[in-house]
Amino acid sequence: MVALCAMSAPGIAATPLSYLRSHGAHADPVKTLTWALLVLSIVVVLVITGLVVWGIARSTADQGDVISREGNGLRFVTAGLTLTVIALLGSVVWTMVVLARVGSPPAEPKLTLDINGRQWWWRVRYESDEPGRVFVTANELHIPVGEPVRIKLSSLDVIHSFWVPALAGKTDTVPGQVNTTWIEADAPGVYFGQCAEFCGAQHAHMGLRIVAEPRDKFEAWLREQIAPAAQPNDAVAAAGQETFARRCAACHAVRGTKAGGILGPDLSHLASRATLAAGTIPNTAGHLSAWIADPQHFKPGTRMPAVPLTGSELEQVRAYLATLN
Ligand code: HEC
Ligand SMILES: [Cu+2]
Repeated sequence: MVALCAMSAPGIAATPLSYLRSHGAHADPVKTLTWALLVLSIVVVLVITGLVVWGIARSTADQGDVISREGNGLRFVTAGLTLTVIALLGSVVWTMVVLARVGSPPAEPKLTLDINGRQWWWRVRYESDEPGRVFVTANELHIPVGEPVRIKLSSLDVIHSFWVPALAGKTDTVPGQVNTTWIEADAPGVYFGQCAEFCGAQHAHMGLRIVAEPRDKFEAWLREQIAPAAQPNDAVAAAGQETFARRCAACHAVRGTKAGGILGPDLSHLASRATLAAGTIPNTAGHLSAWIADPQHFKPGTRMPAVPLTGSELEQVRAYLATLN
């Protein structure tokens, strides 16, 4: 068992969606329980295998049947049943305790996010009592480290499932219903999430990045996100803004401009995101051009059509989007 754990350690580090590693008050108790049940199951398999092998060896040696011999068998049945009942009852009680602990956050969250699952990306709305602190973004969200964050989950189309294994187990996003969960990250870093309920062709390309950072860095990020989009500072980007308004604004919003579409992700601060299309490709100049030119190539079936643009229009739009940091 020790060897098994040692072998899986490097594997765990290399798997961002591993649920055998946790970072925070929601995921920790679940992870401990998971390991305990895993170890218990391994022990049970080993003990049973050992007993069966021992029984076979003995019965062959004795030229007789262990079970059928007077009185002997019943002791095994009683002991087996007792151990089984203890183990099962123990895991039921432990499971109930864990469920009670993760059911609600340890403190009242100061931050609430409204996350809307869509085929095949995540719309994220930061809520606040102050209207000036409410804004919408997509696929990448930042949270302050060491604080519980409330997550309200809904869906526009089909059932998706919000899953960030290192921070919290799965919660479905169901059309017409709001499910609530919470996350808390106890260490700064990037935590990966993934839609965990099959939702159509591009289900596998519905990733989520959660950046946990200290309060001051988080506040700085928040201020940048709340601000309206940057205005183009050269002729190419200005031409790109024009083209964008004509060809893309029906689906995309850029705050502070007349682009106000809601079918696609808000692009006001697109350049601040590390990836495009829900973690499908990195947000580099080359990938951005390629995505705009042919989104169906990267995500066949995605709700963004290939919009016919001339070479120079494409370059202008890309240059414009690159200014939206
Ligand atoms: C019919 C609606 C529609 C139109 C028109 C449209 N898009 Fe999109 N766009 C979407 C949707 C939906 C997504 C999300 C795709 C996904 O991740 O599956 C998207 C995603 C994107 C992304 C990635 C955003 C992110 O945060 O990952 C960029 C960039 C983008 N579109 C740029 C454009 C540009 C530039 C145009 C105009 C040339 C355009 N879009 C036209 C619907 C549209
Ligand atoms: Cu899905």
